[in-house]
Amino acid sequence: MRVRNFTGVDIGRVMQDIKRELGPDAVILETRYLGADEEPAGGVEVAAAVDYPEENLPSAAAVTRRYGEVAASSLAELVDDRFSGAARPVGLDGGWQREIRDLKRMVGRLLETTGALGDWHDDGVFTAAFQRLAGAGLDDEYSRRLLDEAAARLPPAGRRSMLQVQGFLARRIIDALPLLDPASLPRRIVLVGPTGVGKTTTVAKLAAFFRRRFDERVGILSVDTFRLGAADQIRAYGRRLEMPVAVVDSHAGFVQAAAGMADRERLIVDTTGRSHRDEAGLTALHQVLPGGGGAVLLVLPAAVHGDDLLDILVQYRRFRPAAMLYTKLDETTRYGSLVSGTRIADLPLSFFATGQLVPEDLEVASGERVAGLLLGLDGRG
Ligand SMILES: Nc1nc2c(ncn2[C@@H]2O[C@H](COP(=O)(O)OP(=O)(O)OP(=O)(O)O)[C@@H](O)[C@H]2O)c(=O)[nH]1
Ligand SMILES: [Mg+2]
Repeated sequence: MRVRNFTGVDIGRVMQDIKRELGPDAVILETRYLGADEEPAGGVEVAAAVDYPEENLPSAAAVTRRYGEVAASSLAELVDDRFSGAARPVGLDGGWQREIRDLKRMVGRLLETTGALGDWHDDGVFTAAFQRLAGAGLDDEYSRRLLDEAAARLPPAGRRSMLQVQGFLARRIIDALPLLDPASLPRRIVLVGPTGVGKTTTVAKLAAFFRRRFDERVGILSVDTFRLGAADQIRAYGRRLEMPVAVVDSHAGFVQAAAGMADRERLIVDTTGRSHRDEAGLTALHQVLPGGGGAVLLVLPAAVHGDDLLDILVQYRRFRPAAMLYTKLDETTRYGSLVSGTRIADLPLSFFATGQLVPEDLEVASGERVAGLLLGLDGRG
């Protein structure tokens, strides 16, 4: 929205000027007679505007960035100044109303954000750190708790230093994150999770990892006879890794195939991907898998958030996972679920898959890595 004032001796000529300068889409916002008592003798001043295309409006993110450090009270004043009382323009048309509505929505979101901050909401360093964590997808409540702790524990000079605040946050994130040591995993490791999250690819990566890291003889078992091409996919990985692969479709078949791999020091098990909303599919999978003795890793993509994350965790509890395994870290910049998933499920982190390359794109999960991703300290955020 671009607003300009036009003056002239009479309204007719001013309107011609407006049309010529701003084009046919110009909107009249306010008309003011310059003489006393609204007599036209002194001439007329008209405020007119043209709408910018939508894409030129400032984004909510840009406004948040610009006003992120302004306290909620002054934001409220800002809104009042702009949209109430004498400053309210007359003759509103659709475009102007739309802009007001969009701006109000932006400011509403902004107020929510500043409301989510702690007592330090007027502190630039803390607000920037909060926004960094929120931008990385960490939930507001946990971010605020971390920053409250930093505010309480850091000395005054430390509180003013972004480096020190970030260092404190990194330490707290690392300390609070439960991790699973791969060396503590039992012989049989089963990967479960929703469709297409990278289970089969990660089975192959893990098979290579255990052979390389622990010099183990590894066998691969798959219970995925559901998805077209699944058996071929896992067998192809087996050939490439020169490891035996067995594909089974029943519990009895599983027990038999596992017995046939008795010489293997490690068994990695691939399963059919099932949507968390596919109750029948989940039940069927649960029946094929053996009850105890192994460790189940719940495989989730790093980008899963919110209600979906919650629903998946609830539905997959039946498999009694021992740890979380996050994939596709390379496909997002919002890593909050790495922390919120482990917190909600009360499960440690095991591995991270960071790309499509087998076996390269696999890491043992570490708190340093998570802190680096959340705080943007590893050059990826
Ligand atoms: N970018 C990226 N892609 C990945 C990663 N892990 C797996 N993929 C890709 O995700 C796609 C699905 O991988 P699969 O291993 O077949 O997934 P799945 O969970 O076994 O799928 P279903 O068996 O159909 O449930 C493939 O294109 C993989 O290359 C990862 O960490 N990053
Ligand atoms: Mg698969």
